[in-house]
Amino acid sequence: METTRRHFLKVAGLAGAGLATLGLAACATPSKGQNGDAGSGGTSSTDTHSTTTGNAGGMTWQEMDAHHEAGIKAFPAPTEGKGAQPLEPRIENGVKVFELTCKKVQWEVEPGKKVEAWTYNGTVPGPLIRVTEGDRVRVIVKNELDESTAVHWHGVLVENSQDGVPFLTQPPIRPGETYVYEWTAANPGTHMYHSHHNSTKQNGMGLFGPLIIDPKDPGEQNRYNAQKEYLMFLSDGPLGYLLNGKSFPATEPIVAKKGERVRIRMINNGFLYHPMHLHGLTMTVVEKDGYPLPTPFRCDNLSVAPGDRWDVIVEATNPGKWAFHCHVLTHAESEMGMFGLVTVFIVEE
Ligand SMILES: [Cu+2]
Repeated sequence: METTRRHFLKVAGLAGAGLATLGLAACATPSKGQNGDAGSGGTSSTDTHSTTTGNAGGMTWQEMDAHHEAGIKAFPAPTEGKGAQPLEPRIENGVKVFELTCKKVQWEVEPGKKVEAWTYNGTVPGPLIRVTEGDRVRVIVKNELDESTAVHWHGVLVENSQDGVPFLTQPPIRPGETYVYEWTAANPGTHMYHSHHNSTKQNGMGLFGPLIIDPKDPGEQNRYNAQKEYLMFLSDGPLGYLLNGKSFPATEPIVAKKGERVRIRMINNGFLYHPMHLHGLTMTVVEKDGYPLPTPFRCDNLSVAPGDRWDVIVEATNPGKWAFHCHVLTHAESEMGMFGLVTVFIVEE
């Protein structure tokens, strides 16, 4: 019935209005087909608009353009809270001691949208733990959640007892308990830590963070001659599609001057593949899971699977504002504009 009414109004519009309306209606036809909109959704007021301008996602194309523009104009949109920030250790008898508290907070994923998150130290991702190869590391984990948890040091070659898998290598950390992990940072590279208990729920809610082990040899620390370094921590699930804990336009741009080399450490702790596509520039992939590739390869679209860490070097050769986004487009753009796993690589002249 709604379809019939819309069809009638459309015909009426074509017949009774001027050239401008005719133009809009002509535009609207393919749009309507693409969106598979056959009278489902949309309110009566937008239906009226749709008679002359098409109805995609219940809005006019002008409204759609306005949403797209607003997202871009808002970028980078300020939000409360910033994840993956360096956590300073205290030194006790030569051991680097870090403290993580598992707790629930309200986390702003995009401007004005707060969701319940389960966090390490109140941020998504949790803080960055960064140590040097050979360091003795102690992490004191306090569980303020109302269920048990455990922390797995993803990619770090620890002794079995420190691996963080409840009932396999340790008892679970029950609500209110504190548990101490201690290990030596054996293998350099881009790693992470995350919950290994009720994992779908706990990882989905935000219990993950980056962990970087720098090579001990100072000559190796910047073996790729990068002037800048960025972290790109991808996640998905109940908090949405997040890049460093935020959804576009609340993500941060990557900024480089022309000629600079930027190292990007990509980590995926989501449940899905995220093929990250960089416009206008080339990624040289240098490390997988912290292991240097014998033959680095170049690409502009890198599939980052759940659990993967990829280190890439981007030489900022081409000035401009280059979209850098997941190419599963349902993770990146809708009729409301870009969202989720999107940022911009800005190359300044
Ligand atoms: Cu994706």
